[in-house]
Amino acid sequence: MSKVALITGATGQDGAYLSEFLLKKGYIVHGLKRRASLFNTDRVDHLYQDPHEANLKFILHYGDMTDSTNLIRLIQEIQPDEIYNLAAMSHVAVSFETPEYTGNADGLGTLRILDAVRLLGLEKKTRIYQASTSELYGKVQEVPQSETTPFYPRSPYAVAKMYAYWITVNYREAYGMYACNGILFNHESPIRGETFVTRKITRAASRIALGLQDKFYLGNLDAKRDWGHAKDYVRMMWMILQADEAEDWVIATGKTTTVRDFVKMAFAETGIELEFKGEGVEEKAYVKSCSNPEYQLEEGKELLAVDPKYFRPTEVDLLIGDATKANTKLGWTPEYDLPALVKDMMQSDLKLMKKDQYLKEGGYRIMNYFE
Ligand code: NDP
Ligand code: GDR
Repeated sequence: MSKVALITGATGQDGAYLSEFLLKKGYIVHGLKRRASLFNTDRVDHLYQDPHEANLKFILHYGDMTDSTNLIRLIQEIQPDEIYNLAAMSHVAVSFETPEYTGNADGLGTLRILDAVRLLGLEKKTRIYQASTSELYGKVQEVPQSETTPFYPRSPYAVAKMYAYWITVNYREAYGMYACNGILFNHESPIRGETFVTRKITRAASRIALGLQDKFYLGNLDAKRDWGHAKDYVRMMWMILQADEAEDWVIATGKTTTVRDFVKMAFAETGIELEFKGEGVEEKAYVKSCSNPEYQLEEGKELLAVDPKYFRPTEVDLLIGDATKANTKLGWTPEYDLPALVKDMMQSDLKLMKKDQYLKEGGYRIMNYFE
């Protein structure tokens, strides 16, 4: 008998990789998708099956983390062996603009899942993975950060995720449910959302190298993050739910890098060496050299400036995780290091942006609906 999984946030970065991973393991995968006015299933379109086919393995359902009745009905119908609760308003900066909605979807949404499982009497059948985050650590209390480091959240997103973390622990202790937090540090990939800093950088570096864009803007270049590859991290989500006991786990690479150095690494993939000058909001990056004859960028050209609009009201300065527990108890180690991650993202974005370049060279441009 195939195991049955429900993934909330199946259309997101992690949801897409996890769906693929579980399907390869022989699971039947049900995913939650939101109704939107445009198609929003790009990341999982390659897994799509015609609903008229027999023996469907990948099934998407409309739903929302703010709708209890929807979640209860779906969990009752699906009777999942495992739930991966990945759905969230996941952008830290945006959470300052939509704090109440973020609390509802990310905080109370988690309660809705846990309580649906309890109400339906599935406490002993259904294992639950909660997508917790290194943002819980917020203001630096300890370096590196492990399962025992105190939390100090610094955004409405992190505060909502802190509620989700503790309600997961509480339901485990109160009702004997198998519910776990994966405290995951930043993880990226070629399908990372375009407004997170790594993807914003790899897209811009690709477009600039190909002559599609002149320059771009970022916020805090000094922030340090522990960046891993989403593929390694979804594997660990599954491992967490296969463990004998329900526990909470830190998942990280143990290395930290500034946003500035990530920018340098991304441009280096195109043969462009950058020089940073100035400080704070005056800091800018210029072309120092360009070793790739394909890209015609003159020395000294300004490619990057700081725009304070990307600063956050409260920032998380330094994240670096200690995943010793996951490593020793579950045998998890990441396959990708940061250079391999940057290469993967840059190769993918260069390929993607070349399509735009061909269109531009052919005299085409992307039309809008009103032309
Ligand atoms: P994404 O932003 O790529 O995906 C989020 C998913 O949640 C999308 O499928 C989105 O749908 C869905 N979603 C958002 N709001 C709702 C809602 N109200 N109801 C139903 N679905 C909703 O995030 P990631 O894949 O990167 O992250 C997955 C989870 O892990 C998130 O909970 C995130 O907070 C957490 N996390 C992520 C880390 C990272 O570095 N990536 C690190 C630590 C934790 P739609 O596609 O329609 O927008
Ligand atoms: P983060 O990721 O906030 O760590 O949350 P993000 O990539 O948005 O920011 C990382 C750091 O880069 C700085 N930064 C910028 N960030 C963005 N988005 N855009 C910019 O222009 C920019 N310039 C500098 C930020 O200030 C920050 O310090 C991610 C999300 O996936 C969360 O859901 C997840 O919980 C955490 O990672 C772990």
